[in-house]
Amino acid sequence: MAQSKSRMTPFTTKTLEEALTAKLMLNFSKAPEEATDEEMLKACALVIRDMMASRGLEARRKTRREQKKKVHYLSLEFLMGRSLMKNAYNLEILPQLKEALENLGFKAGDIFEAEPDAGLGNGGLGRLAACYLDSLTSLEIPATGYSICYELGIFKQKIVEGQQVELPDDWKGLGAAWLLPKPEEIQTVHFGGTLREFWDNGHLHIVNENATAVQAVPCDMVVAGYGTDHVNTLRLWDARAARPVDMKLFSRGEYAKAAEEEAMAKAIARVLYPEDNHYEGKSLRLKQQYFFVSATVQSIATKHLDTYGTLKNFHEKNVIQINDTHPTLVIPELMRIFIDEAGMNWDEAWDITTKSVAYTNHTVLAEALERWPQNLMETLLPRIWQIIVEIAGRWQAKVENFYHDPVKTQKMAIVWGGEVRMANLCLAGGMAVNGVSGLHSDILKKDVFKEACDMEPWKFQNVTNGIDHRRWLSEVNTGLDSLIRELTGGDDYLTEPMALQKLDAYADDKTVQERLEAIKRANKESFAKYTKRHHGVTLDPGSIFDVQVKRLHEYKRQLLNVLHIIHLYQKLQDDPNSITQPHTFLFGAKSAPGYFVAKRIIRLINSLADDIAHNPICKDKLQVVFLENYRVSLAEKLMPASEVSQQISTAGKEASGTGNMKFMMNGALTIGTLDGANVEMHEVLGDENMFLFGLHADEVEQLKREGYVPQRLYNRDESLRRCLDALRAGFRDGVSYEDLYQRLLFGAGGSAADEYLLLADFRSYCEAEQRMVETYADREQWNRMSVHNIARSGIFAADRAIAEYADNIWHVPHK
Ligand code: 26Q
Repeated sequence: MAQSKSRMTPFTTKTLEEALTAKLMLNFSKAPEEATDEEMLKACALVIRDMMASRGLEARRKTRREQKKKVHYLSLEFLMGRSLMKNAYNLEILPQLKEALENLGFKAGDIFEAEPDAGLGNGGLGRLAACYLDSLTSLEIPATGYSICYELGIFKQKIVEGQQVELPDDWKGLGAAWLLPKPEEIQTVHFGGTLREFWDNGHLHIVNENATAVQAVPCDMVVAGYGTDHVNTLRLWDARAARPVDMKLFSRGEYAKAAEEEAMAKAIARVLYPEDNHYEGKSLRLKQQYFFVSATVQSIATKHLDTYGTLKNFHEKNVIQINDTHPTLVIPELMRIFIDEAGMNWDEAWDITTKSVAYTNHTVLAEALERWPQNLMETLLPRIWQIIVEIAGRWQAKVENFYHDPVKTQKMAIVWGGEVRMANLCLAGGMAVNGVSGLHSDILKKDVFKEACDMEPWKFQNVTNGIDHRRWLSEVNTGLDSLIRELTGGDDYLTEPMALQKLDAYADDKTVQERLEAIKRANKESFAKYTKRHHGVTLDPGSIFDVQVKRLHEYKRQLLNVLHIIHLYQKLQDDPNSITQPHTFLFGAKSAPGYFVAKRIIRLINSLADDIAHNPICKDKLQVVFLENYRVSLAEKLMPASEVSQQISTAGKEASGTGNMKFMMNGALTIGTLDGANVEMHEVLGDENMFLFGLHADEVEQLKREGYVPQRLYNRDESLRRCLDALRAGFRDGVSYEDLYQRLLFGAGGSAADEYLLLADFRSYCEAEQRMVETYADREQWNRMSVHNIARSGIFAADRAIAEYADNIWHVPHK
């Protein structure tokens, strides 16, 4: 409906069959009837890649011809998931592709399932980057994403005897079908070495001698937009040695150098760091960051020079958005190129740099703030270090001049106590700083970055996160998609997500309610079928599907969910009639491999699940399931089947959350705290359409200030005490969780007792669960609420978020 007529002619079923057959022949010398699913998957990817590549050529020509400003989105993570169905969907050839596959003797579903997830990210931050690439393209903004072509993505999780075991995620075997290497655009990145300064013609020159060189090879993934012929690129940098190890070089001492370069190159793109919301000060991580930043800036600058012949208008034609502080080194790297390579003076280089870079913050957790040791910076990146020192000195002078307050000078310092503080470098060198939800941005302005905000208030903005609603609703929940099209009179909502609001008018409509319930039921049944087949788990589609899926983190409070389940379990043992509505609690979560407490919580969930599964009293009433290896492709199956969304972080800790939005769009109701984007969900839904509980962010702060003593709650509240005692006692498998009990009541290893206030929110949480279960029994009421949730989820579309970035930060036009 909402598409222009001038679009390129898409494939028909017939031409697709021919193209696939030809690709199979060319690549595998096989006819369709001889090919395996994997070979067919590869053929599909190649056919679609060719189609997108020709559009890419057109898009690039247009951008160049019209001298459009370009957006460069830098992120250490792009959690892309699978691409085949998504690309076919955006190209509007999905029905034809399915038919072609069936005609050639394949099961389309099996082909889609054969694709590995491109798991180049940990969680929210990485998935956000992937959703944003889709919207950037669909809104016809010339944009490129940049990251590292990790050989191994986020680890595969196995649960062995209740515990997480990590296995390597070797995704590139089949996943590489989407990648187009561009050897002609290789960049060289330098590490270490020594600086030599000399004067020439009145100019001071600085050269880096004896540096270790690593080549950065672009591997491009083309991304198609929806409802447009525009395409963009995700450029993933692969690392390889700059020179071959050659024994003949030995005598000249270059053999060792070459060997060193090879080792460094091999290590850099080897693996994604699996820490989420936690800073790891490993030198390899810093190498990854600079490698990808330097290659990216060089690549942008080269293309810019190619078009304009000068870098003086760089900021007019480019904007660099950095996804958290991980790519902060773009700031000194731009300075290096402007000064050392383009011959600009400091002021001019600084003026252009600070008009080109914008920074998004994704966390307020202190342990996630990047602080790199000065020594490491100095030896690994000597020229970059020099530039940072100069930036830091000038920034400090500015701060002193504004505040005349040594406490503020210290707080805002870029280099302090032997460390480089990346967030402060971003505040100094960026033109805009934004948080990712209203509450989060307020906390940045009033607390974390208060001093910088008071000095330069114009820099601070909010852009509430959004998700790719075409993927997370239309593509994965075809039943709901059909209902929406029918009720809203077409597919407008795909390009105008606010059109979902039209559904509000049907909230009281009995037939619509029943149809929505039937769709949810069908989705639950197909999810149950999937878990039966792939996880060996039997789910009861007649029970409430109550879901908490996200990274495992203490602040996200999976343990609070567990305490409540123990509470229900104990009540059930006291009174077998206390549960009338069967209830299934589903968990999915990866833990950082070195995060001991998080791993214990995973084990606890599995111990509890096992105990409940073996207790006849729980049969057809209570079930707990830990879903192994939670990832994008599993989320795509789970979201449409979910009824309750658990968003229960300690208020003030979750910057935004984006899973919360995926659930809402699929009609699940939220049990949540007023944290992150839940606050904005509450603004559109009201108290009556979600189940809020718990302390507010300011109350959390106040309680901590006044002195929080969880033991008092333990002594006062008998049912809470029983739950906690059950942790100590352990479950059927004989494992005690005394350590978790101790952490909650007394604290451990430097962390305060119950740091995340589980005990303080326990009562209120149980009451919210109770209200939820009562509401669930009233089918009409539940379905009405569910309709409202879907209808009002439009503001959480990534299209809206990207339009805000384009209007308020990047100043680029969009569709
Ligand atoms: C940093 C240095 C060294 C090693 C690892 C890291 C690192 C890696 C990943 C630090 C943080 C992350 C990821 C953070 C993240 O995912 N934050 C989430 O971002 C989402 C998108 O904005 C928000 O919705 C979530 O609330 C926020 O937790």
